[in-house]
Amino acid sequence: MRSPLSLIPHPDSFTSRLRGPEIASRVGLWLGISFLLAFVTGLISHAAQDMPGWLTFPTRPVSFYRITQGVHVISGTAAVPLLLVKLWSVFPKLFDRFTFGDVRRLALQLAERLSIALLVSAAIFQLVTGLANSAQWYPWSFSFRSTHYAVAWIAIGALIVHIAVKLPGIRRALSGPLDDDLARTSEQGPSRRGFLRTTWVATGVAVLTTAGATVPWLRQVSIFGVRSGDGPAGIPINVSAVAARVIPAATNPAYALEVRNGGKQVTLTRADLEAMEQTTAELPIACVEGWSASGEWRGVRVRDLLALVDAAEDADVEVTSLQMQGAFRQTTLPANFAQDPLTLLALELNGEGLSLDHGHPCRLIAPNRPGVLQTKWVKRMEVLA
Ligand SMILES: Nc1nc2c(c(=O)[nH]1)N[C@H]1C(S)=C(S)[C@@H](COP(=O)(O)O)O[C@H]1N2
Ligand SMILES: [Mo]
Repeated sequence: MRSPLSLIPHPDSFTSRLRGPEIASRVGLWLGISFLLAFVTGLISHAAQDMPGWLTFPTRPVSFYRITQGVHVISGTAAVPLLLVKLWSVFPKLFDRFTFGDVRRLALQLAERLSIALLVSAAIFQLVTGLANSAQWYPWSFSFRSTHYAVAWIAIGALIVHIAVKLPGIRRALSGPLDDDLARTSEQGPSRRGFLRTTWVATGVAVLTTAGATVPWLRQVSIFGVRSGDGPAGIPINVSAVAARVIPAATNPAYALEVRNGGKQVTLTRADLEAMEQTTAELPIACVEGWSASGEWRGVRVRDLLALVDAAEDADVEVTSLQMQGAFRQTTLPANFAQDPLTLLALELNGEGLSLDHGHPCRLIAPNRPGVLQTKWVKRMEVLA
């Protein structure tokens, strides 16, 4: 009887010349760049949402966050085909035999396997959760943002260790020839050059067919883009008025905005807001779920409203929605955002009165701010001490 161990393939039983360091290093280089871009833009997004005390997130350029968020989603999407090819190219190494006789070598081999297992599982976890998030599909119960953020550190740490360990081999493979013409005969199938070209094309197709969610001129080819770009006034909707259960409150004729600073308070009806000086600003909504769109907003400057209650210029402001439940019903507007001349309580979008789904009677729209913090159906603004 054959031992069950003999069912495990030997690295030598994988004969494709497409597998190996030539492909692994070149695809790995671009995979590493994709992960690095996703990591850095992810940190920016995290900072924009969860500002650490020592940092003031800037309000300019107005579309900086939109661009970093777009790069995040695009680099994550590009990483999917790259990671699949990379894993395929090194797959036989999974079956390298351990050297049980030599304890030191065995320990090294185990350490390497463990670090690779950590890297591969963290990388797959990031891509799967990121893709699911941009599809608004949350088949898990943990918090997406804090988990995706924590695993990002594991992935980048394991990646750095991996590159450091493999550096000599990577340099050798990158500076060596891609196809060794001597060994090439007609029956050997596709060349490595051709295989690489196919990989780049597949990556390009993956990006082009999804990036329309953030890049307007790609919308027509983005057949796999989760968002069509449609919605009232040409801007998609994140959470509808029905889903947020705000319709009775948002259509109540007795609606009035409250602006509060300690004991001082003013209330303003929608007509009062319309009677104030109106400002127009071209500003994007950049959703952390991977879509963005720019619109022409018109409404009252938040700083004008705050001046009515003598708010200090360095005070943060808490913005609260009519919405009774949900994580996005309340946000803090840092002082530099509150005082920015482009930060509006919008009443109109793209020349139309704000639709219920976009936040009627009024919604916050500030430059360079993640979509998730652009509170809709605003009920109250309270100056924080
Ligand atoms: N009150 C409230 N405001 C909200 C949300 C919400 O769920 N409730 N969603 C936010 C998110 S995640 C985004 S991306 C934007 C989307 O705005 P839009 O639906 O007008 O495009 O609204 C933000 N404001
Ligand atoms: Mo969002």
